[in-house]
Amino acid sequence: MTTRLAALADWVDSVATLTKPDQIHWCDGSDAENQRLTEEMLASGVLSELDQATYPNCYLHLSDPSDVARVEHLTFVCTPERDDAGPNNHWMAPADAHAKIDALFDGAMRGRTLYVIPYCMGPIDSPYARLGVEITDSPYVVANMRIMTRMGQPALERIEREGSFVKGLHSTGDLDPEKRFIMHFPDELTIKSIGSGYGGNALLGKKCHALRIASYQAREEGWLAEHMLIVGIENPQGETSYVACAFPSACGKTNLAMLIPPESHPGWKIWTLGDDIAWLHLDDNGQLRAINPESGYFGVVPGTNAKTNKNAYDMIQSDTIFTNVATTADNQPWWEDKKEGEPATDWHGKPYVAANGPAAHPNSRFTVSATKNPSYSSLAEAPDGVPLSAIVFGGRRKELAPLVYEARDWRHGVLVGAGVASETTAAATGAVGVVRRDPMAMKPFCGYNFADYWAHWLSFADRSTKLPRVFHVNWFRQDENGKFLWPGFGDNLRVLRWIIDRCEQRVEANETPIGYLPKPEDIDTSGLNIREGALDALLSVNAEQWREEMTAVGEYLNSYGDRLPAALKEEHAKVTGALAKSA
Ligand code: GTP
Ligand code: SPV
Ligand code: MN
Repeated sequence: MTTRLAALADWVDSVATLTKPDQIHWCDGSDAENQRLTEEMLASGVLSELDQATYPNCYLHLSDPSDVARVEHLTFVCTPERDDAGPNNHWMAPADAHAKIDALFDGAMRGRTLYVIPYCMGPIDSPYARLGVEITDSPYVVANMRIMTRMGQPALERIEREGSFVKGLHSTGDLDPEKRFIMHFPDELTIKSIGSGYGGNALLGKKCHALRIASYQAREEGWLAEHMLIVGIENPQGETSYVACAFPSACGKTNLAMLIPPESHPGWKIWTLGDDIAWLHLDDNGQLRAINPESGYFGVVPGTNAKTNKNAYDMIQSDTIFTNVATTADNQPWWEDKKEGEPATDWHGKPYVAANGPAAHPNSRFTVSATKNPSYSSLAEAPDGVPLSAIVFGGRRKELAPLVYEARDWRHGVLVGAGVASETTAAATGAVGVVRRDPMAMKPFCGYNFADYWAHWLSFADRSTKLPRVFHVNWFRQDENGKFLWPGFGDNLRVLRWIIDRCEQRVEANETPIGYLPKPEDIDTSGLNIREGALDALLSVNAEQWREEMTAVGEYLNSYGDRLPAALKEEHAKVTGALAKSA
């Protein structure tokens, strides 16, 4: 197999000349190809088999211990003008970046196979779908891209018809963190990544293409590429509302996207469309619609059990690649809070010793096809996507942010999104648990200057009178003993219900300086196991703390200087003014 598209053939040739692989393999995405690759990976030790009797078709990959998360400090957006990348990105001049990384690619694939992966982000027949080709020397990347994207022959055919595609070049290099770079050239529709085999650094269709490059294209073309789950909520009358939620990495998107309604909610159903990335377009009627560009889940393993997330727990019992989990004595995968079995071997492949820390890496992941999810929505394949009733921002905040509140309007909603902050997690290398600003949960993923991004978000108000309502949630408030105040997981449906009730204008709300909060009686607490007084605490606004927060938000926004949209400053002034008057 090769291609009749000269631009693609020439690019593959030039990459091969630089990287000097032993052989070139064009991926067709077939089962036979996957089987052969899996056998090769088992033979070379890239994968090992998990107990096939209990975990059929499940494999374990243990990465290099230095290569377990995204590396934001080594990730660059290389626009010709530094200011176009913005203070939110690391920047390098394109010519310097190419020179630096090409030197590392020189001969990098010696002794290896160069794989060409044509892929499609989005349903293959969707007008909103986008194409890409990843070149990699990692068979693990091929196996993951096969699950996460529509990869192979049909994608290649569409690429050949349309002629345009994002070029992603990846090599694991020698995994030396000193020689690791993830570089984006949005003007050239090009990504170059070397030195890491981990998820977001190496599966280039995901964060590199579907967020950083796509967000840049989306601004030029009038749409949005966002770090959002997409979920359908069906009520007992059979009516389904769709909601998209942006939470930072490891802050609950996968879990919310496939939640199981609590027993007190018979007749409610949840339908999953996406768990990580949403592409949003205005249709001809001014309705915002969402598609999920991915076709699989690259999900956080720890914390997944039959109680917290039964859908996820069930779907990873077969046909799953596990990365950096522990194993039991009978070779089943094991992780913290699995609530079943005991670890014998840790994620380093060494005998488990409790004193050495968690058995599974906190950012260990499963890769599994979306079609295996019991709550998979058939509309996940709809070319036009689903209409959104609400957009929900959220973060991981021990204090301050209430369980839920609603923005006054779209412009205020953009401020709420821009003001998102969250405690850092193991999804990126660096300290965990530190509050940092993460606007729209896109701090690591926006491919251009945040000031221009907020202006782009604001511009939607001029283009439609039917935009979704905007909300903010926080599942992670803690009491004075460090215990979560809200049970979360399935019980989050109670909050989604209030959000939909607001969209359908079925309930009033309490107006506060930060937005509309639920009247406590409008949150359904039937069968809810929650501490006395917890709901009141979760639904309160501490004006003193919020004044401090808005000062911090204001300082952050002002760090974007003259490019900061005036409308956002006005929204900030409105909230600050209201807080000044409040007790
Ligand atoms: P990325 O894949 O990194 O983008 O993460 P994500 O946003 O999809 O997060 P995910 O759903 O995987 O959740 C991350 C961690 O938060 C897991 O350990 C979950 O068990 C935990 N978590 C998810 N939802 C809740 C919740 O409602 N309450 C609490 N307390 N923990 C939650
Ligand atoms: C995240 O970190 O937000 C993820 C995992 O979803 S990764 O693919 O590594 O970006
Ligand atoms: Mn993510």
